[in-house]
Amino acid sequence: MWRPRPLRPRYDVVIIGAGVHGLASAYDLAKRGVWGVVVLDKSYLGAGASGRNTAIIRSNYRTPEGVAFYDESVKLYEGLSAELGYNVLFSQQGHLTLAHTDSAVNGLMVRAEINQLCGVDSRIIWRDEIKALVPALDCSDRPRYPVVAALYHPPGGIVRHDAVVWGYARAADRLGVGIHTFTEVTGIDVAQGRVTAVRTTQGDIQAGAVLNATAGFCSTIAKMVGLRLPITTHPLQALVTEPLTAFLDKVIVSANLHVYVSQTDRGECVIGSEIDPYTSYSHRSTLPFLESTAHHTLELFPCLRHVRVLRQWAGICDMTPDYSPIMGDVPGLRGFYLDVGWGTYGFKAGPVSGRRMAELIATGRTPELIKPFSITRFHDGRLLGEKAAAAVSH
Ligand code: PYC
Repeated sequence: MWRPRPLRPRYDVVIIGAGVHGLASAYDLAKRGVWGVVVLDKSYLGAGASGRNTAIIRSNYRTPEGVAFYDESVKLYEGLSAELGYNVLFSQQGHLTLAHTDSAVNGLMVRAEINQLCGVDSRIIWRDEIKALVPALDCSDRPRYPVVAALYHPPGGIVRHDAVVWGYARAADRLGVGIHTFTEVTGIDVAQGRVTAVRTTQGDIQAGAVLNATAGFCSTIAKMVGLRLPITTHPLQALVTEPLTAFLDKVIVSANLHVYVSQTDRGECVIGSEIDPYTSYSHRSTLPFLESTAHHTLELFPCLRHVRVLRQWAGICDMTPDYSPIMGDVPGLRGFYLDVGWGTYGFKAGPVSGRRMAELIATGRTPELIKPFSITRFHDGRLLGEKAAAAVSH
């Protein structure tokens, strides 16, 4: 898939983090003709959030800036198998965010209007239509919080996350990008206001530019250049069931129960929950997560009551105060770039952030699409509140 190459003493661009963001940025830089790109990771490829997410793709966000940005990502995902020459199994089966209270319906209505104004296919549907689309869902009055309405987003769906990571790695390797796993960054040198080198467990590297694409660990890397990010790190857990006969061909998210369920091509149900309410870098999964997630899932799908759980796991999420990412350069620190603060949204943004971060690094100009996500927004008071679009982040 990608070949071992010797670690060189100098690169034009050093990318920290071999997840979808780091690899997509490397691929797009190489495609633009930037030579001397290396991707480093302290663990194996996709060991962080890229291999631990529930692989949901959508663009039904809350702010016009967020909708435009994720919409470009959905479009890139649509062409990704052809672009990379590798089947990423993108299934645009449709995505429903359920509301169980009047206030949740109001929140979804605001999103539907903004989505439509931005040209994204997304609308409110009511119980009869929900029942027709998802026959296995309990749409009766039996549950404590019966389903009232849903935000229906037909272009949303699921993808095979490992395939996305491997496809980018293979394509980047073919363009000459160096990929060095098990190479931990231990320090970053700064001289006269610009980054000059990266220290690693495999040796030091002179660097023209450094991209921090390390998701849950981004604050620890930023600290190496004296930068304190407005980010806290929280675990996010998920589980997968034994394989079942096909019964669900939509992604179902509950805005009130904070649970989401999809069924993979292999028949397993992939189920996730909200972030854990404490900060931690731990990748350990917990029994309370299993109990509450099973409880909420059965409120939606009583038909799953005898199904066994195969496995559960945790990832860690880099949460910003406004639930929007931080992308761009850093005033006063030349050559250091941020692609962080993804919270629970990172995987779905991989292709677009790779493309736009590569454009920024290659040209020195910040693309319009990512300008609103600059770190300066916290200083200027231009926050981009996406909490309402994060059924799972609170
Ligand atoms: O934003 O769709 C989402 C999501 C699902 C799981 C984590 N994030």
